[in-house]
Amino acid sequence: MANVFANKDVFKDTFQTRVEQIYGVKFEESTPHQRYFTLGTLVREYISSNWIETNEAIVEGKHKQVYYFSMEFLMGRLLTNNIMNLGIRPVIEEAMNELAIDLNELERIEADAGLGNGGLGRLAACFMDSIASLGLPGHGNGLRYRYGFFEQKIIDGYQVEIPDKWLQRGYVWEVRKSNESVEIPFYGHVQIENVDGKEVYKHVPAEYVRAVPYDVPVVGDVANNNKTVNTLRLWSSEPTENKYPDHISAVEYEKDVRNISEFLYPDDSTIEGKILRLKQQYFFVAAGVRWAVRQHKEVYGTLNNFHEKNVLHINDTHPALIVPELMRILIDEEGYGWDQAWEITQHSCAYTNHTILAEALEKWPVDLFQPLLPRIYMITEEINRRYCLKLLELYPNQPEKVAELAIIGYNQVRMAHLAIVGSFSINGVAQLHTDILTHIEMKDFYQMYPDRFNNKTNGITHRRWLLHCNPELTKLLDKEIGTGYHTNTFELAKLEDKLHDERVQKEIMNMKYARKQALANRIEREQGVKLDPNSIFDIQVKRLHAYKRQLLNAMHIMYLYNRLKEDEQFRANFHPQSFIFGAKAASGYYFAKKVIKLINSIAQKVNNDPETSNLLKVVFVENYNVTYAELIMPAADLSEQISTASKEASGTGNMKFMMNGAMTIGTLDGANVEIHELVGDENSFIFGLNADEVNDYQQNGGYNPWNLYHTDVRIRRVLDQLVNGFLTPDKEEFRDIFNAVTHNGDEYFVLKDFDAYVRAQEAANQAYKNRKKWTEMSMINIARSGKFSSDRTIQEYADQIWHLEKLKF
Ligand code: 26V
Repeated sequence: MANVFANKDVFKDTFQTRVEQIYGVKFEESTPHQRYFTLGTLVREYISSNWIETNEAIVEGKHKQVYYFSMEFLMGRLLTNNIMNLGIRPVIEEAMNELAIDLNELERIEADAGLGNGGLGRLAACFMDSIASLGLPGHGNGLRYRYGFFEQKIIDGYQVEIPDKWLQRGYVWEVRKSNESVEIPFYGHVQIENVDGKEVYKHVPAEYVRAVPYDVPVVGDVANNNKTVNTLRLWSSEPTENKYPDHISAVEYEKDVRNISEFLYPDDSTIEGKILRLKQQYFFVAAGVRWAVRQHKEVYGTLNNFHEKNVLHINDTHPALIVPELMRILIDEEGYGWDQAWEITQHSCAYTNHTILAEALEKWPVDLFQPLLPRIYMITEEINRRYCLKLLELYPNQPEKVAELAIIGYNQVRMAHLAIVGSFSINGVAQLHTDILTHIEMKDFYQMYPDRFNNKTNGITHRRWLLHCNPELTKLLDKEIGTGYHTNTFELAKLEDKLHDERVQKEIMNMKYARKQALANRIEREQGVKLDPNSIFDIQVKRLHAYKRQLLNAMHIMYLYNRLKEDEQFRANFHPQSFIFGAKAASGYYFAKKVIKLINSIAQKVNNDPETSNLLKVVFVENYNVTYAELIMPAADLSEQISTASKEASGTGNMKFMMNGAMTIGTLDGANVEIHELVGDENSFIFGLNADEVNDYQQNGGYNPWNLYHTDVRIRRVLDQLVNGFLTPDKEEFRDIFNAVTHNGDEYFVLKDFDAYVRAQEAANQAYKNRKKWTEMSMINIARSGKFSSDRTIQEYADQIWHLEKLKF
């Protein structure tokens, strides 16, 4: 096929013709959406030859590959990303200019693929980009949810959830591959038959659900002649082509089936959703493992070497059923004995842990698991039995210890234990997190399998989170340090040579001002709040969770407001500050939703007070998502990373902010620790309890928030204002927040860290007044952020866990 992007004239002609061919309208009369879709189609077609070649190269080179299994892929938009990685933006831009079409406007038409809750899903998306851009063979495997993470509306200060119909107008990047559909069995029971003296397991009468794959191309950066296009395969549930189950009506069955790939679950889903969530997990795992197995057999004709040519990566515990599923295929379908099957399985699987929060570690009641997945349960039981025999040798007289470490215990299947036992590699996502896993949370497992544990500090793709989202900074860097950092972010360090160059400093200031103005424009347009780009943009964007402590930020703003109104001198010294929040709260997460209402109530009060409105602004941006984040990250002066130490496994927003020149105000938690190591106390604002101190209080007690309530007048004042009608006429509105940090013990040490946070905030506010100095600090952050490219992270996974080699073609 001729290259339609060879030059602007060819492209322009093809584009116009295709719009008319696809939609049967004259080009001049076509809608922006039709133009967007046609452009997307042309780009996808252009990708396809490299897509085919990538798959051929993998087969011909007998390459080892990774399948990254994840319940979430928070991809955001792909058009911009794809045309950037393909290097065809200039041609398209030129042609569009001649056609008087605004390319940016077309790009804005694309719906975000919001198939994730937050950091975990976005990490998977960044990893996809880096794997392809490094020319490595690796594919994503997930679910094609009909509705992504909900759309958020703020009504009267409260969050209202609206279904996210991202597929409604079609999704230009996906290719339905019905011929590669597979049938996934649920329910029924296991029948053991004796065939030629051998026990054979049959799952009867199973209820089948058809898994239909939709493939999305993952385009690597073409720099260095890389042509890699990997696959993100998302499975959709459809009715079986076999017999429908007898005991329910066809209508009922079809509804149940559709439900499997209907909704993305919020991470704290309630009990009712449990069966469905387990169904989702087995559904995409079973389909994905079949995909990997089939591909492998086509090339090698045997599964003997499956583990030498494939890694099945378990992203958090959600896909842990990979372990028993691969065992099932090897034993039931391929006739392997247990030991060899286990050898292959255990050497194929690798697991990443993303949280230490106990409530987030999945456990399935046996009564739910067994009927739904009878054969998988049987195999899990056998894995557990054999593993418990080993435990008994290690802990001969400690049955409680064995019960505690077992995969199945107290009538529950513990997915983390299953993943640990079934994997050759187990990693945390930042050094501190890995240390906590090996020394505290998973200490006993670490003792058993020390060689399996390792750390892989998270990263973000600098292609999206710098080159694409911050054109001003990219241009400046290209000019000052060359473009080498596009492919090796450690070259950002060169910026440090220009630290004291006043011309460069000025340009950095201008860049920041422009990005702040761009964000301010959107906020004013959509929410009517006008922000001054000369004020400090202090930003906290991330999921709403108690441990992330948006509440600490909110309480500090209340304190600031009180102080500014009363303390003339403080007021005179204060540099205006704009506090920007963005967050979605899980729909059933009562406390998180209250915090949203609180922030909006504070905004209402503060923004409308003429005494403070020039000094203090508060905005809660509506519907924070990947695309919004692309506007927000470059606009920050201060990056709020204030989780209770030890609770945030890594954080990745912290890295995006840093790479765009924001200073971190944060606790020594997750990857903040590594940011702090790189930039030092002089170029960050670190405060509060550290992980050991938090751990110590949790183990031994000794913290009583009431003491602070009674001794710190600032704290008492703010807390009283939560319940005395200061913010809302209804005094009970925030009673539960008041109670959480007082009567209920302040689990996340909000009051305990309050004073330290106030001081860190003061230091930041004063530091900002020396703009030259601040700009140097900002430049140091940019210059030292190279480590946080996900290219670095993925290279480590590829070298140390997956053992992948770069494709050559
Ligand atoms: C799940 C749940 C479920 C129950 C209620 C509380 C709760 C809290 C957190 C979670 C998160 C589960 C996994 C997750 O999303 N982890 C995030 O992974 C990111 C990528 O590694 C990392 O940067 C974040 O620190 C981590 O929270």
